Amino acid sequence: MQVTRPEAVPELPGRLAAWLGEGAHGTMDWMQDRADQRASPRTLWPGVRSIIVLATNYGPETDPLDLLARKDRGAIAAYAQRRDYHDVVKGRLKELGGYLSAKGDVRVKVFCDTAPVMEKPLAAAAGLGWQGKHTVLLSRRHGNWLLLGAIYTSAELEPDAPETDRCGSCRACLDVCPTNAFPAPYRLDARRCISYLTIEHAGPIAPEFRKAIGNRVFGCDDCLAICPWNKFAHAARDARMAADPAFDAPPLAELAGLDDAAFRTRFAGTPVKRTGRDRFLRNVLIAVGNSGDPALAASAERNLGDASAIVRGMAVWACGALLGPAACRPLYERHGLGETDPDVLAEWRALLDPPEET
Ligand code: B12
Ligand code: SF4
Ligand code: SF4
Repeated sequence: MQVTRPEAVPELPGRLAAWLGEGAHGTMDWMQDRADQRASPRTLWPGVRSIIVLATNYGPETDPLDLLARKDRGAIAAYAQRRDYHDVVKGRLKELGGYLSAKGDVRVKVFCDTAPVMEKPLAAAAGLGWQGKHTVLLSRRHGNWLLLGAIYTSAELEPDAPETDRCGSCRACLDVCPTNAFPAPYRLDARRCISYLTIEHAGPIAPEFRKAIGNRVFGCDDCLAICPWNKFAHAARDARMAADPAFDAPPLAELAGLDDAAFRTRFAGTPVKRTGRDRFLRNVLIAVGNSGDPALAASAERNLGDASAIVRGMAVWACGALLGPAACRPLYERHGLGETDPDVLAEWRALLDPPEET
């Protein structure tokens, strides 16, 4: 926990405007809404004098990159393999805020992803770490595994010194990215990021990203996990941030069979519930298609008649990837002839009538 001042990062409005201007936020319109308040703590709350930024360690027990080789399993990002951090971090912030406001005429506002606040640059200004070339805040003590939250307060608190950038000539995070989501160091195009595609993006996922998604069914940790500063990281010690072993490499066959009720039960209280069942199944079916395991074709086939079009569409793609077009023709006759959704029809067409090579 460290302190900064609201005006500590004068570059923020320009940098956020440039990012939004490029359209790098994709369909996250909420990033654009109240952009002036996001870029300027004083615009959000004119009463703010100091900002306390809190970082919570969620260091995983194992290297998330190891999961990627287990093609019949789903890879869930480390932060999502545990209780929703919004609840945990907010609880810690409220405790601290209560302590501050009990001290007299001090007003506080507590934020963890709930308001337009740019947590990473504020955390860097408060000296909790620095924004790496992958744009995430990392530290010498915890590596890349930190979740952030902020308290805006009317109290005049002594600010901490900012941390300096320690990336040097390293570019491991930029090179490991499976979808080339970094147009330049320190700049992320969210539209290409697997975290955005699997969590925030609502519709079908464009074909160009499907292979690269591999078995990542919720989020992506590659650019964080590859970072050499993780050698100083340690597993989360706070019991509230303990990983649930059931979320470590769940079998794809099991995930592909989740209906709405089973999805809700399984992921209640965790960040995974954010996508809802249909979007999650879409991701799982992409992983099924990438598994190279014909035994999983039955899991894809079972979803060809699903009520959700994004699920049916990705089931078509997964069947095609595992069985090939010839074996899928009878499946089309069984499931595709009555199809009316244009996106699902496009998947059938791409599978059965691929454009001629020139
Ligand atoms: C939108 C969002 C996303 C989007 C966009 C990510 C992004 N990089 O912007 C998507 C969905 C892709 C995403 C993914 C993830 N997210 Co997210 N996300 C956010 C959110 C809500 C806002 C981030 C934001 O303001 N982006 C706007 C851009 C413009 O800001 P920026 O990234 O700071 O960009 C800076 C640089 O571009 C820099 N810059 C530009 N040019 C230059 C040049 C130089 C030389 C320098 C030094 C800097 C620089 O200036 C910009 C402003 O500071 C925050 C929560 C919050 N309220 O802050 C969580 C947050 C950033 N996410 C978080 C996490 C954990 C993740 C994932 C790891 C989840 C996962 N495993 O799948 C991935 C990481 C992907 C990645 N490499 O960023 C954590 C990160 C914690 C940390 N240690 O930093 C946060 C802070 C949530 C939290 N409360 O803890 N996320
Ligand atoms: S989270 Fe994954 S897809 Fe997104 S920028 Fe990092 S490595 Fe690339
Ligand atoms: S991998 Fe290298 S460039 Fe990327 S954040 Fe870590 S130290 Fe910086």
